[in-house]
Amino acid sequence: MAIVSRGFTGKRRGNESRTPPGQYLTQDFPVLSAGPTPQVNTDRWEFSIVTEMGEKHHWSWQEMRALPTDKPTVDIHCVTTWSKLDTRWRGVPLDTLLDGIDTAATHVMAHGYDGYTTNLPLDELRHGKAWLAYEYDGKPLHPEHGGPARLLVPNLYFWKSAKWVSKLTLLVRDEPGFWEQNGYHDYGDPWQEQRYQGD
Ligand SMILES: Nc1nc2c(c(=O)[nH]1)N[C@H]1C(S)=C(S)[C@@H](COP(=O)(O)O)O[C@H]1N2
Ligand SMILES: [Mo]
Repeated sequence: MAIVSRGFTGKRRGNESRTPPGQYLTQDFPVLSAGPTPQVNTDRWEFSIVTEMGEKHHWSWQEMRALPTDKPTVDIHCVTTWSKLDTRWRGVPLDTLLDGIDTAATHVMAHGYDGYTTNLPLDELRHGKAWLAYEYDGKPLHPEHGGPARLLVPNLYFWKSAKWVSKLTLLVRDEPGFWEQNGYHDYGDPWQEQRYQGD
């Protein structure tokens, strides 16, 4: 027979159980970039989603900022083994951006203004699990952390959260991005410890 204590189930999980295997908790916010920080001006900023049929949906900075936002507080996990709990963001849910786009895609390639690419399962961008984030801790997202706007997909290792994101291309089959071509995992679930290809 199951014994359920109301007080216990109502509590936030402890830090221990919020730390995926092989990760340690950090209080600071390390910067990890493959190259220099690109200067992305919001006057010329554009975000686009291109379907497998080549249909392009795009938003200017003003158009994106006019969309309804969420303020998610989430835990983030970097494959270099740091995790950070309760990070506070503001952004547009990917559900809103994908809404009404006709696609049979299963995967996505995210592109950054720095030329970075990373592949993700499309399902991980839906159902309230991903954002186009432009504020961190109540302030405009710092350029080093991907400002003016980055992808935020906290359920996957943080290399999937493309900084300075410019475009998502919708794919009918999975293709490896930058780190994935260099041996990192195509899915990247920190709870399954999917760090490298074959994990
Ligand atoms: N465009 C772009 N996005 C990127 C990267 C990058 O080099 N370029 N690095 C990735 C990696 S490996 C990680 S761990 C996180 C780091 O984000 P942070 O610098 O805000 O901590 O961004 C990811 N997104
Ligand atoms: Mo990373």
